[in-house]
Amino acid sequence: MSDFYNVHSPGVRQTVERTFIAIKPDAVQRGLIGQIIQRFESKGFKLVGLKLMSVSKELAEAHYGEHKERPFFGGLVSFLTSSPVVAMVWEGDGVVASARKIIGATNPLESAPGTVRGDFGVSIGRNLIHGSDAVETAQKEIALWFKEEELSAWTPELTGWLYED
Ligand code: DAT
Ligand code: MG
Repeated sequence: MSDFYNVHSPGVRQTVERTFIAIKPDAVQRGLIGQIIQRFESKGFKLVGLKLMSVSKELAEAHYGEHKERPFFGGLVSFLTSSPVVAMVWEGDGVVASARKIIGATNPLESAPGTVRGDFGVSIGRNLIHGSDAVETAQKEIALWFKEEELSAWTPELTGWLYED
């Protein structure tokens, strides 16, 4: 039983590991929203938050705050604010690390085929998608991008076909 399996009612599975995923402006402009969402959905993760939004400079700078001293920071912020993004929260056991595998390495030229970046990208500055890098980062990013009331706790009917208990 994982640390994230927290039973409040017998027989009701309540996983609480969540990650923040953003489909970046390049992927939205290239018409890849559906294909990207499908990868998380068919894997078996649960969508609990979803919105198409324009990103303010303040939000982009806060989101990428860890990179503010890097030479590419200005370009990264302009890119993220250049056109709408799809912000999402996905939930499931191990979703943070698994989503990073679905996404692939930061540089699409080094991402494995079968990953989002490996299949659709050629440039590190246009790498299509963001995913939180750790559970703690995910919690901070979810709080930065979403209000609590924008997230839906729900139990898919097929949960018993995805998890053993
Ligand atoms: P990741 O998005 O895989 O978590 P990261 O956190 O190291 O990667 O960097 C955030 C984003 O910044 C990344 O998705 C693309 C951009 N970036 C990273 N390194 C870069 C570089 N050397 N040149 C240009 N952009 C870069
Ligand atoms: Mg990162």
